[in-house]
Amino acid sequence: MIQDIKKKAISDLQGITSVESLEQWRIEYLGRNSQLTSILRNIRSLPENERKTVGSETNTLKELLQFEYKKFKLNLSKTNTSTNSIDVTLPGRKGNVGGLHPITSIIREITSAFGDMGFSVVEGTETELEHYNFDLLNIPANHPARDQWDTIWLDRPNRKDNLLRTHTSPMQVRVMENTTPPIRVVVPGKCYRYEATDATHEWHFHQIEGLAVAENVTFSDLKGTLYEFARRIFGPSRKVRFRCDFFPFVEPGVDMSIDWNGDWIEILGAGMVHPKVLEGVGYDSSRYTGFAFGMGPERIAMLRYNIEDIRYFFSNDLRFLSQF
Ligand code: FA5
Repeated sequence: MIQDIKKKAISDLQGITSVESLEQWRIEYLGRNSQLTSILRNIRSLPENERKTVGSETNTLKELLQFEYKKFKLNLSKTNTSTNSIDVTLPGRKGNVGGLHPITSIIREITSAFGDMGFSVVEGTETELEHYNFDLLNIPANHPARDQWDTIWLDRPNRKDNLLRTHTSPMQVRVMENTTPPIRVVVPGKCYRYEATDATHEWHFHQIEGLAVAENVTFSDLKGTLYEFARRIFGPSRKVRFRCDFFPFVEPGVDMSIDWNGDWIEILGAGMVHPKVLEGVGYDSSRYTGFAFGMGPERIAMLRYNIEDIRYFFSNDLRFLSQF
């Protein structure tokens, strides 16, 4: 009899297609008035020698049917079209789209402003030779200007003259070595210095070097170019300040600052390329003159977006970065 119940229950289950008929099946085979429940309820009335076998067979079947019931219910809910179908009327989920880092954007903006003034973009390497970072820029080994930049040296087998470049100025020399004037280039890239960080100093930052060399390039050309750059990036009414400054590879040298809420933030060093640097690459310094500048895009971005601390840029905090 138990085997008959089993056969019928399993065969009935196969024909079920809805949650309602599955519930009917459960009531019929596992409910309070089912045959199995009544067998178990009346087990005491059976002869003693049959009780154990009938009891165990009935319980085994009950467990099997309970298991099949759960399995079937689960499958039914998976295939049930009303719970599984795609609701095309729901609003779509927005994907996460990345954006450009603010320093990348400002570098692109600056290089494009210089592009409009006839400058092309070239790039150099972040590791540099001492000879290019210092010597060819008129900074010999015993020069005091080295102290400020004598910074992160690379430990290479058989080479003691590799360092992480401290400025983009070595690219002035590399470009001149490979080009006959006229030259007009800008060079964006990373620089590294061993220095304590504060609100306007990072130990790694970017620079954009500029170089123009030709016959009759004058200091007025330098000033005119930098004024135009400042006008394009900061607007026509932002105050700009030039002051004399010293860099061994220019003569005369200046720095340029931008007004920041009544204070000044220095954004670049510049000057006329020193005759020794021109001669060092084989140029005739009585024929060619040139100007050069090196600016810090992080400082420019601070001024542009009113950011009070340079360290925000590379702290990788999305709350900061996603504002751009
Ligand atoms: C130089 O590095 C020169 N090579 C610039 C130059 C080029 C002068 C060509 C003349 C001709 P200086 O150390 O002042 O100069 O740096 C230039 C600019 O880089 C600064 O005005 C500033 O905007 C940026 N800068 C320098 N040090 C840091 C730093 N630690 N963190 C962020 N920006 C910096």
